[in-house]
Amino acid sequence: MKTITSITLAALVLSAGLAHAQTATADMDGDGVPDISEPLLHSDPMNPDTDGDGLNDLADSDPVTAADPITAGGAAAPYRLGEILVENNVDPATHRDAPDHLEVQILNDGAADLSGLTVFYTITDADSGAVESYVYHPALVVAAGGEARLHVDEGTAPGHLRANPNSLYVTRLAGKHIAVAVQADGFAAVRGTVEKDPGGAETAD
Ligand SMILES: [Ca+2]
Ligand SMILES: [Ca+2]
Ligand SMILES: [Ca+2]
Ligand SMILES: [Ca+2]
Repeated sequence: MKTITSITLAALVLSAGLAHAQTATADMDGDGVPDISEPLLHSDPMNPDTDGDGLNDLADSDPVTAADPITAGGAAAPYRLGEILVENNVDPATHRDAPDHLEVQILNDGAADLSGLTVFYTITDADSGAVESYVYHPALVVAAGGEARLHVDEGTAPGHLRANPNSLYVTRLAGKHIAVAVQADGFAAVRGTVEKDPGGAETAD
């Protein structure tokens, strides 16, 4: 979405350091980008590799754009995507409204447990056309004949993936188009899309 040179970043870091001598060195995730500069890069101050592409935010020329890691071919997928939600989420434990977030249901119709997942999704801002893309390798097992749900949110339990607080999803009010791909090792990917209406993420509906 955005190109920032190392020289520009160095200037950012330097100017931030001059203006905020007390806090310029604070770097919670240790990626070399000060906390106060992470929002300028649209990156996550609590994640050293915001887009999950293997390059840390300082080294990454676009820290919120990951290349598509999905490989072509593979055996016919014994799994499929069910619900893809970006609004009206429900907490499965309490059955009460949960804050809006991207949630993907994976249904495993196969006879074997499913693991070794790669998840790739892109967000396109309907107004500006800006795009961000993220890769995850969740430590999630989808039981044979069962289902699991991925949540891109603040949770830490299995199946919960770190949400970027400076992402298009969180910071822009425009509508968004979200495309999701899920691939288990050795199998073909499955894909789905969802549209998010204009408006901010609500804490509950
Ligand atoms: Ca940092
Ligand atoms: Ca970071
Ligand atoms: Ca990265
Ligand atoms: Ca990147």
